[in-house]
Amino acid sequence: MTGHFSTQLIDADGNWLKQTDRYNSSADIAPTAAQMPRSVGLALASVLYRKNAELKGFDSFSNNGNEITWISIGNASTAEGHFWEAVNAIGVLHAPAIISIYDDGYGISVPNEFQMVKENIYAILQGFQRVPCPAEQCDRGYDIYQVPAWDYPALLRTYQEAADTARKYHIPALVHVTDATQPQGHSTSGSQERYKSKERLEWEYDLDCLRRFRQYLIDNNVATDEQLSEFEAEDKKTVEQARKKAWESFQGPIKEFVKTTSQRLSELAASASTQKVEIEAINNRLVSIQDPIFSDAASAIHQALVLTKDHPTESRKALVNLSTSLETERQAYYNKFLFSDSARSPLKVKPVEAKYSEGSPTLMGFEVLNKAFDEILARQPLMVAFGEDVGHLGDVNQAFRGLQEKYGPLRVSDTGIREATILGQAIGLALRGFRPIAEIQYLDYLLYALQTMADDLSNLRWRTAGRQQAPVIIRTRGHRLEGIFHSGSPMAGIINLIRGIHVAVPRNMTQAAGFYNTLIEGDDPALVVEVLNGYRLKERLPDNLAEFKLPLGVPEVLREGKDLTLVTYGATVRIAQQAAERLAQVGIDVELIDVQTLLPFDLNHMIVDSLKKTSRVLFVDEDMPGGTTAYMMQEVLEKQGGYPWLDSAPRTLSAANHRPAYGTDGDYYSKPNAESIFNAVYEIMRESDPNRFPAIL
Ligand SMILES: Cc1ncc(C[n+]2csc(CCOP(=O)(O)OP(=O)(O)O)c2C)c(N)n1
Ligand SMILES: [Mg+2]
Repeated sequence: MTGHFSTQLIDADGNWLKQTDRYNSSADIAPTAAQMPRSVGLALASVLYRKNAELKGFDSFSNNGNEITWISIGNASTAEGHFWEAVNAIGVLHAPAIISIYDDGYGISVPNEFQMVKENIYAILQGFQRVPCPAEQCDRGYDIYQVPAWDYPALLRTYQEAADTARKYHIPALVHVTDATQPQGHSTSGSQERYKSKERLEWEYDLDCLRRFRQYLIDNNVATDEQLSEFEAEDKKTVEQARKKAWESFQGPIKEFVKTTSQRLSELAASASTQKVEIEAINNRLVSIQDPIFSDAASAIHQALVLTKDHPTESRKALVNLSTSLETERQAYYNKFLFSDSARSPLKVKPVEAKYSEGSPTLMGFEVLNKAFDEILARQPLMVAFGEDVGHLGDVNQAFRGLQEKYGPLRVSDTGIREATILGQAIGLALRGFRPIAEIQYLDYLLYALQTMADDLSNLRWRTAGRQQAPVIIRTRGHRLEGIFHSGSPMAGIINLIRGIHVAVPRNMTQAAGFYNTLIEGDDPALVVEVLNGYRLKERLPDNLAEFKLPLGVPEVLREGKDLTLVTYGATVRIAQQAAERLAQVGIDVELIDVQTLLPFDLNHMIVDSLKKTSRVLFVDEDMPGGTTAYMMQEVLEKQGGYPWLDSAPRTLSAANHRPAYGTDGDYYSKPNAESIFNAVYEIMRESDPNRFPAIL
């Protein structure tokens, strides 16, 4: 974990720092090969900055696309799918990346024979080798090198050549660094003596590249043995001093707080005659901790407060205050940076309502989106859109129709079928200033990209304490369709894994356009799930489509009612509307609320306000039972304090516990429909007034 490096890319106000006058390192993560997807975008950015003449002014991000992306990966991690997907994508994109594979023959204890065919990554990468040709005319493919880790001059030569070619011609390179050794075990409990032979360990000692490099310096008269020993001693001292300084600055505020806590505990002990001895013991235990942390103090305070709960005194009150302020301060410290709090946070984008006039035309849903994307591409030169079939075809549902022709293939482009690296392409581009809209063709296939969303994108700002950001917009479509695939709505799986990404679930394409307009102004990542069966439904085009912006976290009351609050989103909104009309005919007045965004969820607690009026609630969606309906229920009952306002048990109605079954009937019996929503509402009402609402079945 101590090897997770990164450099600062944005300042405290969220402004990009200049990237061309320094080396930049995108924040590392622990899953092996998970760095690969984002490197696709980091490398591709150089291609776009070089080839798109309109971007010449963005010189704080690029100097004519001369930047190379350096990627490193261990030998065993090349067995991961992400590695192969990224290597292929980088090759296809002709992107200047240099991929180093450090080969120590093992992945922790598992040797290469269990990692890759032929036990040799160099041998199996040969198919990626470019056809010999002058670099200027070269078609896609890599330069592939092999070099031992202990041979310093050979490493210099190899990397210089690879870098020159990559920088000048945007030809990527794969460098297989052999004979790497493992100076330490993987962890304190995984010492390599347990799985390596004596001969192997001797071989590693002999070929240790640090020892070899030292000898190289001596042999080439760069420094003498004595000088190097002196340098090493000095270095040790410097590092030890830095360690001490860092530790002291970390411990300073904690020790200060422990001191205050100890004083308060002494005061409490003095004021509490019966618990004096026990409180003093708590205090003594706290102050005797050699390297305390804040939670040691929190725990001591808690014990003392429990002991004295029946004896309120002034000194106890002081301790309560100390406890509250510590908790608030620590929670704020650890929760900070999940989202942007800059002036450009999408939550601060000023909403603009859609305006309609008599002349507002009625279009198909996809045409509304098509116009919205056209407007965004026209006003935002760093916006790029890509995905499977997005370029030439204009996406499978036509929202990008004609836009590649209009804006060129550098801005609207096709990708291979490679969801993880489509997402990674977006992250890398966003890290270098672009505003990507990455399309994942169907919600079901977002799962291929979910690891990258969960482990990399969603926590990027948080794990760098606000020093890096990637405002990626992920566009996908899903929910209702008929059949086992292209029809799922696994929203809970998604929203529970990507805290740190906003999630919008617009009910139609106009609402979707409103969210895209907001998100492209913001600096946070977001996912927008469009309703798959809505592209060919008619919608009225707002007169102010380009300006229209929807706020995140603000539900919309689509139908006012006094008997029951029906909370839903996305594709079930239309079905809920039908059910509400039918319920009105039997005297049940439903208040229908479209939550619009799942993350954030109803920031102003509109839903609990509705409950105060109706005192009954039903949550509906197409996710699994206990999925997003349960999430919404927890938000409303627990966070918003909805429970005391209820006169009936709260209920959820979701899809069945399996994938949607085939055909119209399969869909009907797998997901909520107008009848099942009607029945769920009717049952709640019947329970409260059986005479007025006699059984239907
Ligand atoms: C996805 C994932 N699986 C497992 C691990 C646990 N793990 C950490 S390092 C490692 C071995 C990596 O070997 P290699 O890629 O050869 O790199 P090396 O440490 O040998 O340089 C494993 C399995 C992980 N971090 N991520
Ligand atoms: Mg290894």
